[in-house]
Amino acid sequence: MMSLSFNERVVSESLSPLVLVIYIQHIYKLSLLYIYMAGGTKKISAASARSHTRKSKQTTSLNLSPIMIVQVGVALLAGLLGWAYVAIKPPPPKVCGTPGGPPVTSPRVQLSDGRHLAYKEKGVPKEEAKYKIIVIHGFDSSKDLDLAVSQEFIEELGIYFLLFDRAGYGESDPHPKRSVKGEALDIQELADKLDIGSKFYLIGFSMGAYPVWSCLKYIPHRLSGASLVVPFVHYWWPHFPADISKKGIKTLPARDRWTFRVAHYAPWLFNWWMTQKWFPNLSIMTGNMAVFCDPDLEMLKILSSTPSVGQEKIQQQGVYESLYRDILVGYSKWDFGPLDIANPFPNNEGSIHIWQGREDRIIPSLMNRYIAEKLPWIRYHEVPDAGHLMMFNSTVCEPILRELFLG
Ligand SMILES: *[C@@H]1O[C@H](CO)[C@@H](O)[C@H](O)[C@H]1NC(C)=O
Ligand SMILES: CC(=O)N[C@H]1CO[C@H](CO)[C@@H](O)[C@@H]1O
Repeated sequence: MMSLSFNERVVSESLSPLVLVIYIQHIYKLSLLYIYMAGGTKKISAASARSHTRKSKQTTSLNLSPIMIVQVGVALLAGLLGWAYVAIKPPPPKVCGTPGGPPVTSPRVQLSDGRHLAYKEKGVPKEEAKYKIIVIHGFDSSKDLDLAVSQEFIEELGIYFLLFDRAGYGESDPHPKRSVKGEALDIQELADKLDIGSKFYLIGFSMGAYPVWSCLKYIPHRLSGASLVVPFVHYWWPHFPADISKKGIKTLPARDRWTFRVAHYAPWLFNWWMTQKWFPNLSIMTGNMAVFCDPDLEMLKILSSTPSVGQEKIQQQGVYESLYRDILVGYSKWDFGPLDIANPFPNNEGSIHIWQGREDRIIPSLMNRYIAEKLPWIRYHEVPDAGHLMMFNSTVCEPILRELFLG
């Protein structure tokens, strides 16, 4: 995280756009002058070539070339830097509720740092609920995600769902200082602002699993239990064996491997990486169907035939502050790894679950299996014939909740 904010500060503060434009204009004028002078010199040397010897012509051009080459080189370099600056610099977000930004249509809470988080309540009213659970959406998703649970099931168990847009998504304010730890603090503040009690359950889908790890690390005393469903894995987690991570990342298509490497090692370059047209980048954003197993393809068919609510709002404040920053935070340098986390329920007052689709090609199962082996207090469930999209299947999703609350 340190490197991310540091790099961004260097790019955005040391090269303010105005200074850069003036600088480029200056260099451009200088280079025009040199090109003009060079043209003039050629004319002179051509003229002198007619009346003088060959030797004198060579001398004239040799006298000017080295300086000229250096100066034009500097001009080109400045031009290149200018181009790189524009390519690297993320565009500013269109913040909800500001002039020119999208409207605020959902209820929101204001956090202590002034940011807003948009939320959505579902299920039975919180005053009557037996189980209160905060739902953490994944990559390119939002509080409007469709929970694959029936109304009967919700009423039978008495579940209150609190869904929210993670920072930068949907109608929640962008958070340029977003971090792994910040995700847990956002969740805690949201819970307190809505008064859902001193303890609550958590369920995180896919990319929404890293906020769950963060809560397990920073606010374990607030949890009644948690489920990590088709959970995100990090290939550079601290205290995680490098050979397992290496095996894990090798299962991904090369374009995804490189995307995560850029996010981890060169976050300042990520905006360029995700917008350039030379190298293929993230599979799920560029329609590479190879990352979907057969059960996922089947689920995609079903999902595409049913209209999904709120889809258009997910990236409305800008793809950088929503999607790209999510990847940057997820693959940033963490202060801890999952193997460092202590059992939050030493007396069995609650349970932590990992649910992995055996056919999942987006999340390598071998890494989640390894975590579960090392942390015996995690209950690991591998669902056969299921892929990454199994969370949209009610036959799978209802048992996941039942296990969390009653198991
Ligand atoms: C949902 O899950 C069940 C149980 O794993 C499976 O039999 C069924 O095919 C799945 N449905 C879809 C559409 O994937
Ligand atoms: C070469 C390539 O596939 N580049 C893609 C990188 O990702 C962005 C955003 O999804 C696409 O617009 C580019 O085409």
